[in-house]
Amino acid sequence: MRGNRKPRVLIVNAYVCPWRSAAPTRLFIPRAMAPYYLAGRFCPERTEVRVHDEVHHGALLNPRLFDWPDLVVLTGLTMSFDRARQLSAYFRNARPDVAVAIGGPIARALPHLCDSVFDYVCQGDIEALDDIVDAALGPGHRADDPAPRFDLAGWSYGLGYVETTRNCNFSCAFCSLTGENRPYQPYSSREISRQLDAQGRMQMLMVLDNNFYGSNRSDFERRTDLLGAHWRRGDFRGWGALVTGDFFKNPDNLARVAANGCKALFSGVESLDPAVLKSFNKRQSLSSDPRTLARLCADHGVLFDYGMMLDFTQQTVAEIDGQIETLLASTDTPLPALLSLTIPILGTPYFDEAARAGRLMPNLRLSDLDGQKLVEWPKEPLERVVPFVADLLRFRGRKSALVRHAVSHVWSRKSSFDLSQSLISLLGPLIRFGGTVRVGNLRQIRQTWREPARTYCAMSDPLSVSYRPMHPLAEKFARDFEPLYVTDGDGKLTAEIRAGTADTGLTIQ
Ligand code: B12
Ligand code: SF4
Repeated sequence: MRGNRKPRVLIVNAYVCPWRSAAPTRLFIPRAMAPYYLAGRFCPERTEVRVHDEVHHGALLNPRLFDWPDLVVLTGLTMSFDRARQLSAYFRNARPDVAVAIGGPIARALPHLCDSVFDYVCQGDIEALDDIVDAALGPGHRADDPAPRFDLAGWSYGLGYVETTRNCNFSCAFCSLTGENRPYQPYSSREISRQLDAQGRMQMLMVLDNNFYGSNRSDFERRTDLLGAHWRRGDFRGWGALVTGDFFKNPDNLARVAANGCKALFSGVESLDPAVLKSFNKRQSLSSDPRTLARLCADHGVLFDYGMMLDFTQQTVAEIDGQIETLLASTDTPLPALLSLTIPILGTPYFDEAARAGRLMPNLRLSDLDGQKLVEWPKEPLERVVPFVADLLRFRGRKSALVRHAVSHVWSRKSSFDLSQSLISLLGPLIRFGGTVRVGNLRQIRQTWREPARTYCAMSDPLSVSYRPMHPLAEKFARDFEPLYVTDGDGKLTAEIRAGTADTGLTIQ
């Protein structure tokens, strides 16, 4: 089919939008960067590579793209398995000779199931793509000197991206990295500089690491000083990173990153309830009071951002409501960047425990595990919890308190922050919780309109319209549009999940 033309490669980040919108999500920071790192493994002269990120570009609904590639490389988060499978059906229906590869969290959580669906399944990091390039396209198509293809990412609000370490040195019970159990690995200074040199012009640099701090202080200092050297050279005006709670225990750490151009830090506070943190094996966050950390960071001119998880299996509505009200009443505490229900991510100790304790709801689908609906039996009756979740996740009834808080918080920090930090601090919570209008192309708008209303509870939430093929496909692809069920009607793990996850080193019963 190729003739003399260059092989065409399409890299797709499969995504299930928790808000049931097919339109692009352009305001999420950071962006998914794996597609651009993967693109860098192909020789730019001898292949034609395109990226479609379903988060940033919206749902892939353009039929003309389905018969374009010779090789499709899929990535995506664990809950996107169904979507990745649907996409593979569209590509194969359009071109029976296409090769479909998958890697990243889906392939690691469901290796056997992936083996039965995709042509190439890869559990390793981006380097592991090289063998697939050889196998699918033949020799001579790998990049000679691989570097991320940030040029394919387009304009991204002046943000650049870098990864200085992989994986994490902690083992929080709910985290997919704990399930994957791969070692924390720093990049060499040469590799980090290589990524930085591959960026176009940028204003701010976002460090993508799960934990920029890590387990080795001198290595943290090496990476901080390296970023500082690039910052002093004028490559960017500042940088931001994700750190764990232990970072803040040594005051020198904050002073060091600030002196080297750090302008924003994100830390997973996760819960204001110590008992919940202990149950998550998240002891490093026990002293992560967002108010204290925000003040500490502001003293160094650093913006503090954090994520919070709501766990209705351990907390009551009154407790969570009280915590949100306290945050809204406290001008000097920022609101969380992320408010999500605890997700029993496939392959984690938390998932295992939830399954064993019978907490998973019946007929649970993998795609339900999006953090924006109840998927575990709550401590209190559903009639009390579900309406509360529905209101809280949209800040219904709290919109004016939200605006008041955003404005007064920024005002209280005006002497610590520059204009861009103040704008991020002001707009961040309004966009996250106030709601935004997302505009896509006509197909995406139509698909969004056809989506049924969400119910915020897995037991009643209807299936997304993406499970109905958007155009007629050969009969053999019908199976690719069936949802993957995690539990059966009794709340027990399905045979498919038990078989699909076997030999991953996990302890699912
Ligand atoms: C950007 C980002 C997002 C973006 C985009 C997500 C996406 N991919 O679609 C947004 C903001 C939308 C997001 C949302 C969420 N995210 Co997020 N996110 C990230 C973040 C910060 C960076 C990802 C990234 O680009 N990394 C850099 C690239 C280069 O690395 P990578 O993606 O890890 O891929 C590496 C390997 O996996 C491998 N690889 C990946 N794909 C492939 C494919 C092939 C073929 C091969 C060979 C290799 C390969 O190569 C890469 C480099 O070695 C990571 C944390 C992190 N530091 O990685 C969390 C992370 C991916 N997110 C996570 C979570 C929990 C979530 C949320 C569930 C949070 C929530 N409670 O709401 C939601 C889920 C939303 C949804 N419906 O899917 C988890 C993983 C969850 C999972 N496995 O499903 C992570 C790891 C954070 C954490 N430590 O908990 N997230
Ligand atoms: S600290 Fe963050 S990245 Fe590390 S295991 Fe815990 S949740 Fe995952």
